[in-house]
Amino acid sequence: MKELLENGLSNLYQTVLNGKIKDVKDLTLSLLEGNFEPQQLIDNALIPAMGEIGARFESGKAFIPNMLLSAKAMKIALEEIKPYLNPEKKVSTGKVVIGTVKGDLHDIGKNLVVAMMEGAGFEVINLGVDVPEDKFVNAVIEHNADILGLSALLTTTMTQMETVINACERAGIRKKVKIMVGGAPISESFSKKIGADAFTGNANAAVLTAKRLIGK
Ligand code: B1M
Repeated sequence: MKELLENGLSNLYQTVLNGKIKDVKDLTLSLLEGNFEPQQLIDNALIPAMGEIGARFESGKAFIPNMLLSAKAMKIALEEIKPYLNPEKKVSTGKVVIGTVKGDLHDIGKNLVVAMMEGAGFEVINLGVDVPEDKFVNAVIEHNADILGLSALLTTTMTQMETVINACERAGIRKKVKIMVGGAPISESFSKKIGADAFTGNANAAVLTAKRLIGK
């Protein structure tokens, strides 16, 4: 059984790493139906595969088309996993507006945060990628959001988070909404420096922090 488990995870890891987008949906479904824990697939196959493709890109062993295929494979897998994360939850835990900041097209980590939050009962308004500050502000007002989540993966775009926070101040909504930031280059000290309410390093912690921020 242990071997089967390890093979299943390793197959999914290889499938995402090698960007086999035709195989990934069926494989993910068969693992879920074979009683693999959804969280286990995320933590032990999908995230490590994205880490490895990033490392290969950095060392010149993989290129942007490889990263794109891996990213697409991860998205397909995540779509299959989402309904398994917490199917019973019916009551809304809180409302979250979330997006990747302007200039940044990375959305895998942010989508993982969305999936985990939805699984925990949050109502999530996902604005996608390359989101300008006024779009964040308008969405928070329109949806009366409890939490605004900002994601950035590039050192060149992380500064955009402060621009969004300043836009919230100008619009008079800063005190009404809790602001969470995350993404590979973001740190606790950066979060404090720009005046965010919280930083979290991964999707599981994001859910716990979101609950804490709104007293749930
Ligand atoms: Co990009 N890229 N990329 N890329 N890419 C990185 C980020 C990079 C580190 C790769 C490298 O050089 N090693 C590097 C950034 C360097 C830097 O800024 N210091 C980089 C670069 C340079 C670039 C381009 C500039 C490359 C080029 O064109 N020359 C370009 C920029 C495009 C743009 O955005 N304008 C680019 C493009 C791309 C692709 C489009 C090909 C693709 C993205 C596809 C997509 O997302 N749809 C891509 C990918 C896939 C990566 C890597 C390989 C993987 C990112 C990822 O998905 N990780 C990445 C290298 C790496 O990270 N090792 C890289 C898996 C994901 C689960 O983790 O996103 O960190 P992560 O999310 C985590 C946490 O950070 C946290 O929770 C998540 C789950 O645990 N989290 C939050 C994230 N958001 C959160 C929000 C929260 C809370 C937690 O609250 C709101």
